[in-house]
Amino acid sequence: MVLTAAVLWMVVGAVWAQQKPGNLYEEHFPPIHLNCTQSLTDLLLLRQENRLSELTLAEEASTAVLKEAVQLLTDIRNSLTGNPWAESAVSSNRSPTPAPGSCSGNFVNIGGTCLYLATDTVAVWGTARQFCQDLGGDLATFRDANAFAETLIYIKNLALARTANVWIGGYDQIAEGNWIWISKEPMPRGSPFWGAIGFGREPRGGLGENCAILYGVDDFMIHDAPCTWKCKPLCQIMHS
Ligand SMILES: [Ca+2]
Repeated sequence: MVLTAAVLWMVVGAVWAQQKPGNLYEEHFPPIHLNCTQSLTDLLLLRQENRLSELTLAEEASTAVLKEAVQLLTDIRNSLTGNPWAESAVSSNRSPTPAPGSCSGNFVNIGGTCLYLATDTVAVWGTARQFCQDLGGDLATFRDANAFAETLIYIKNLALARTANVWIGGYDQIAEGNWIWISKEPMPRGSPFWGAIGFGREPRGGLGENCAILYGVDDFMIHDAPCTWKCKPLCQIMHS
């Protein structure tokens, strides 16, 4: 009797399972709804956004460290050579003392080069260069990192607005990506000269940005910019 009842129970169960296979399957393996795939996509996008944020923060931290390293090297060099401007580019508000009688007009002696930033003038790059040539000089260039650091001291002591930009004598108009000084000598690349805002090191403007500026928003580090921007000319007269 018991054996007969067990056999009947198994037969009824098998018939029931065949009639509703979908219910059993879906009960244990529910289908992936659209909302689930959307949530997965959102999760992946969120992870990518977090990763990009981390990379941006790391880049900014790296730039700050490099700037501090440049300043430290400049301070060491100044302490060894007795440079009269042995002071911090970051903390000092005191104007550098030019060597007496070495530069004329508005030009001041910055590390052996006569520089003049025309704070009341803005022009496109070509006009700015002509402005400097009319004064007997040309747009400024930097022979090395020390000259660049000293120029930044001069500019920061002028207390320009962060929105100000400054033309210098560098461009890649002749061959895209081949940055040269107006002397035709190659410009240095990377840190500490070129800035890095956002996702990478300048220059990143391609064919649309072929003239070099000191970019106020990036503490006057070098950036590429359209030559039609109107910026302040930084003129220099090299000592012979
Ligand atoms: Ca370019």
